[in-house]
Amino acid sequence: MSAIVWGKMRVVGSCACFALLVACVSPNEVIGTVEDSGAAGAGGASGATGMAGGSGSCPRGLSGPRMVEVSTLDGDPYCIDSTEVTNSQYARFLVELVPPQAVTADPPFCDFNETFGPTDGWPPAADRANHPVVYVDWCDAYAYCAWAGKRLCGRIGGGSEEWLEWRNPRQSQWYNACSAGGAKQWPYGFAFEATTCNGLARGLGDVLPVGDSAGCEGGFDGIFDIVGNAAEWRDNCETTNLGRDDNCLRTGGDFLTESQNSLDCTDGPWSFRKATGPATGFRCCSP
Ligand SMILES: [Ca+2]
Ligand SMILES: [Ca+2]
Repeated sequence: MSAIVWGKMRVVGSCACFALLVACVSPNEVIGTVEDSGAAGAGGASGATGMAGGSGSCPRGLSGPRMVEVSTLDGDPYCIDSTEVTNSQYARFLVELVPPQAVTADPPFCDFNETFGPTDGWPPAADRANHPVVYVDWCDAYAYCAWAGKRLCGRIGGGSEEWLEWRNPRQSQWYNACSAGGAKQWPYGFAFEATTCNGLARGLGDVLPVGDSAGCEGGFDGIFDIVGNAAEWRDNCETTNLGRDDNCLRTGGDFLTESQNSLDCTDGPWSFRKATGPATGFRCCSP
């Protein structure tokens, strides 16, 4: 079952209209394996962060990427997915929700969200099982993380980040993890490296399998592609009043990002909550 609708995809810095394919996925459309895994093959060592990494006491056995424990400046550690959520991991979510899709898992400001199916590129080719899932809107990401027993990365200690606090390491799970507690502008170090993570300078024009860029690790050891590859939705939206048209952060840059001040931890670009695109994915946090 599928339906064609028209919508807009907002690309940071410009706007363009796309035909959006809203697809419902049946179990026999699942591709690849549905085994959950961390960053396969991503064994590169990052520069010293000065802060502890590793899996620590993170929950095991949850769906989605392996989690990495990160410390905070003020108190208890939390956990973040080691990679962006992959196509195969997301496919499992869709299978377990249909039929019918449990859109009631979404909060009220996601009432517009008629399907969790990616709006394009779905089902993915078999050789893209380990690529980050893209063409998902904010509500899809939020629902996936809840289904996995995690949450879309938000405020340290619980809830959503405040809109203007996106680069506050004492508040933001995503920023704290990317920047090693605010110490680094780029997760791998203190100087920009144009091709270490999958940005425009890599010239690939596409996402790579998660963890494929072994040097793109940090701000804590074991976290991959938090900058570049697919940009990542965060639980940080300007309001909840507009629902589909709320502005929500999608940060870290993506394979189309070039600037050293955007392919980094500190920039705070946003898109509409409803927006999807070829370069926007997500990862989850816990608790
Ligand atoms: Ca959706
Ligand atoms: Ca990323």
